[in-house]
Amino acid sequence: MKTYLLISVFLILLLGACSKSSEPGQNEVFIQNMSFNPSSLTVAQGTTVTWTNKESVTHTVTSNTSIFNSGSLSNGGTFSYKFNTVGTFPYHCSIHSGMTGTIIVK
Ligand SMILES: [Cu+2]
Repeated sequence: MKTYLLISVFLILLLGACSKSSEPGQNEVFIQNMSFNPSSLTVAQGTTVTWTNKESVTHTVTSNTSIFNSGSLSNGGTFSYKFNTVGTFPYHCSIHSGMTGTIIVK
């Protein structure tokens, strides 16, 4: 009986840890469910933004104005870019045209 209780507590803690890591941090974008999450992110000038592909489908993070391009990102792949200029920077996935996002630098 005690063992079941311990296993239950362990599983609850494990679930808690998993749900925490499934949310992107302040300067992070997760690629999941065939979309960028968040699709619009506002950061301060000089911030490095990191994208992480959270699913098994290959994606890219490609600037609409060609200022950055991650190339193919497989599951777990990451890409970082430092935004030194104030402005609005739209990007997309070059494999899936419906996937778009924007970084706003203030
Ligand atoms: Cu894609």
